[in-house]
Amino acid sequence: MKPTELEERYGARNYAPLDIVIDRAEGVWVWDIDGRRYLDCLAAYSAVNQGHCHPRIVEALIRQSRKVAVTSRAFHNAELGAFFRDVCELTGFERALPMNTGAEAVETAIKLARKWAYTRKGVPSGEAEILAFANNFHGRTTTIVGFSSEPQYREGFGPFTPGFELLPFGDASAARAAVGPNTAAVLVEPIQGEGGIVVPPDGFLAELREVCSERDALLIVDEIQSGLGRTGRMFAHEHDGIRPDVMLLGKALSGGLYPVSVVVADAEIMDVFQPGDHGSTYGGNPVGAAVARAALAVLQDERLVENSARLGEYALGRLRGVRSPLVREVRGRGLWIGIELHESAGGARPYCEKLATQGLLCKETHDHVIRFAPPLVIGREELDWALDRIEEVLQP
Ligand code: IF1
Repeated sequence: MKPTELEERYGARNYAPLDIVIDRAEGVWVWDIDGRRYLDCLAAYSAVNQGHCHPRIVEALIRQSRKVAVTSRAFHNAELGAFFRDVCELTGFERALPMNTGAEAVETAIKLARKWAYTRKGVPSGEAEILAFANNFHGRTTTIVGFSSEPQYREGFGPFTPGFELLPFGDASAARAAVGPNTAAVLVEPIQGEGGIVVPPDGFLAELREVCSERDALLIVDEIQSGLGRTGRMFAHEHDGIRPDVMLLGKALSGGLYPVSVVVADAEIMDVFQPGDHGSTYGGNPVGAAVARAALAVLQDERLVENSARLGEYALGRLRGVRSPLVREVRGRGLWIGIELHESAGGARPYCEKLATQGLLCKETHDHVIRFAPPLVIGREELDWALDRIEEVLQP
């Protein structure tokens, strides 16, 4: 049986992938099982900012896997402390809590914010509230989809966890009106990814920061997709010049080689967690720690954040210069661009399918937006190659 036939026969039907079977990948390129080459402009939803199978990160994975892999946190391991140091030095926070997936980091932050609200802010037990934003995407667990505004992510999965309220994204005055004595935290993506690469008005995050500081609520910034260079800064919240109370990282934290996520905060917040409060079998294992350290080193040594800023500005300029009746708006930051089509274009997926026939992989989001997010190692020549094809496809 062919790979797709095996998937059809044995796999759950929770995805409808484009009809491409990827067999191998390197840098910005992937090859299908028939040897056709594609430029990957999705980058596994920003998990491979460093490019596919980066040799330094692969080497770290192999080297550590030959020494010791999972030890559990019942014992220390020789890699974790250095991972904590590297993450805290990079982010400027005092403490790091390692998990595996992004959703686990989000769930950890929810537990952290609630316990901080009860033990430090004095919110009555069981009454902590967390504010999030319509059109958010923070993962697929039952608690997280419980505060999603996307019907398909919620339908059939209730009952949901109470204590969450949604605000309109980008509306700081709504946040100012909503943050109250029982608010433990405000959870926000600096740019909404799945929501369609929605960039909030300048100053929105700065106003959220101000409100949370005034009302003693935690500002939790989910940088799982927007972070680690994707928007042309190491962290997307830097565009607004703020410092969150808690930050979440995942995806490119491990360069696409191994699931690693992390929650960072200062000690006065993170230390509400006492031994035994929270944990994970694989969280903080030496392989994840070694892979993540290599992934962060590559990001910095190869100056990928600067590349994202420089080529992202160029790409945005070129795409905004495209004259096409199909295009409603081109938006984004760094190498994270959404091309929103008019509804009359009939949806973004057919354009992604057409781009695939021309050797370019990207994925629609929210029906009408072509998401453009190549690995940050992309060069000017490869970028022009991609932009030429996108401009061509956008000519009716
Ligand atoms: C899928 C979307 C992107 C995320 C942010 C947390 C998580 C994600 C900002 C959870 C994960 C992934 C999930 C994956 C596809 C992809 C996705 F389309 F689902 F929404 F990127 F936009 N915060 N996003 O973007 O991290 O638990 O997945 O490690 O579920 O299909 P995770």
